[in-house]
Amino acid sequence: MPPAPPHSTCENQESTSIQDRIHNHPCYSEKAHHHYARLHLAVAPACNIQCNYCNRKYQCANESRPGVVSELLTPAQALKKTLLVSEKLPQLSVVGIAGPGDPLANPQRVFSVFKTLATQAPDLRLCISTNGLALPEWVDELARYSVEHVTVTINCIDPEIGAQIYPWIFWKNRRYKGIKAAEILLAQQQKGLKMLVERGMLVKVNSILIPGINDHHLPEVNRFIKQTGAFLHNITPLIAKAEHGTYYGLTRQREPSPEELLTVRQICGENMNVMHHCRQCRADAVGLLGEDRNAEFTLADLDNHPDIDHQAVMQKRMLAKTQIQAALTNPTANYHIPLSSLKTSKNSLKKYRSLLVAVATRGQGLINEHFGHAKEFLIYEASAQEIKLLRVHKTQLYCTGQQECDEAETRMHNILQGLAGCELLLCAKIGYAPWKQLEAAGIQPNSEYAMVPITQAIANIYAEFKQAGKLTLSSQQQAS
Ligand code: CLF
Ligand code: SF4
Repeated sequence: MPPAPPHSTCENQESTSIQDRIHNHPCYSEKAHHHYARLHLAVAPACNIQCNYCNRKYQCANESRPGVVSELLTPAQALKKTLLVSEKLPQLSVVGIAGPGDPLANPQRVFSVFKTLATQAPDLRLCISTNGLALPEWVDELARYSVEHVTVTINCIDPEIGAQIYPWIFWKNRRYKGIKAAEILLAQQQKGLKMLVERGMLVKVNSILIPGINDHHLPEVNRFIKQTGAFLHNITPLIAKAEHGTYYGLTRQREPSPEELLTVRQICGENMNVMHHCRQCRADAVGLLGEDRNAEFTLADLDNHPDIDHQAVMQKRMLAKTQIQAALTNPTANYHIPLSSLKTSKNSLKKYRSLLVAVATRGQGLINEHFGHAKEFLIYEASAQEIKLLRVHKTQLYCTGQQECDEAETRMHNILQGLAGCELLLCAKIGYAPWKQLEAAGIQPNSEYAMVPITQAIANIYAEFKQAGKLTLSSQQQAS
């Protein structure tokens, strides 16, 4: 057996039983997210609170953020969609309900879906994401349907801060505002978290980083959730665009910079598992985390499609799972195993600097995306000790296939901003014009590793750079 890869924080430290529960969940396992798909069923329209970063009225097929959907589903349509998606994407491993409102504010619809899936697609993992207000009431019902992965959004543990994030809640047939609302919500979230942990469920806590509101407070939230037994902390940046019509968007609340996000994730990551590969999905997202194929599965498609045999698609999913697992454990593929050259002493960390590398991929853990077609870049940090995914930079396509030179310039500007600090960009292919622009900005494009596993390519490059003396720190730098 090859050594455990130093690639993903979660995977390295977990026991076998936890591994079994996360190995094919694309959010709980960074490794899995290259291979396994998720499906969000948008069956939950209502919400029981208001967050200052949310406006569910705004809908746009190109918009990717929580709370947004194109079409709401009935529970019956949700089942049909699951079967149809399985037929086309047998690597589907998780079905989640994440909105567009709060799932537990729509319990009849949500549990009706879980009940059906538990019998018609028992191999699929069930997942839910909630604001936590109604959570204590429904924990046992979640356990009944073996919903083992639950996300609770906890942005603060201090009601004074909560009052700046949540203007109101609706609880036990009454509307509460201000501090009182925050006190109730936070108490419910904390109670729900504790109950989930007591029942052995794997809890992910989502926290939105809101500069000036909870940025300095999140390490405290992190200590609290770790102490309570949460499995994973997912800190994501606030999205606050005026055109979305949210309170924060309209009041021009600042979004955090990539550096601010990294800093908070780094601080919290010293204490517990922190997620780095979240894509802030829409509530109707379909596919690998980096892609959204919802447009291929519209209500019209569902209506026009003949009935699907749930046993047959389950067989397809099982086969896909076996194939993915076989590929992942094939030592010659080296999907997630950096070369042994990285396994150096702690002293090497002082001698050699790290390297930031941007990667264009469309899944399978490979460098397999054309630069012009990339909708996102994964930013990895390679050091003498490990290769880790730091963040994901989402972008507009550089190439739309049309003559829109002005727009291409703007898009390249945005890409360069998002890749700041990277020294290399690995992709399957790249045109002459963007190559020159990247080079001029100090980012070396490289398509020599097309179809090579990401970590293997980065490990090779790191070893080459190291051997060429490009990463050696001066004695002054080593001393500081
Ligand atoms: Fe969906 Fe969320 Fe389950 Fe994943 S998403 S309900 S845990 S299956 Fe994942 Fe999307 Fe980030 Fe959520 S990348 S927004 S963390
Ligand atoms: Fe929007 Fe979710 Fe907040 Fe409800 S809990 S207001 S759906 S972000």
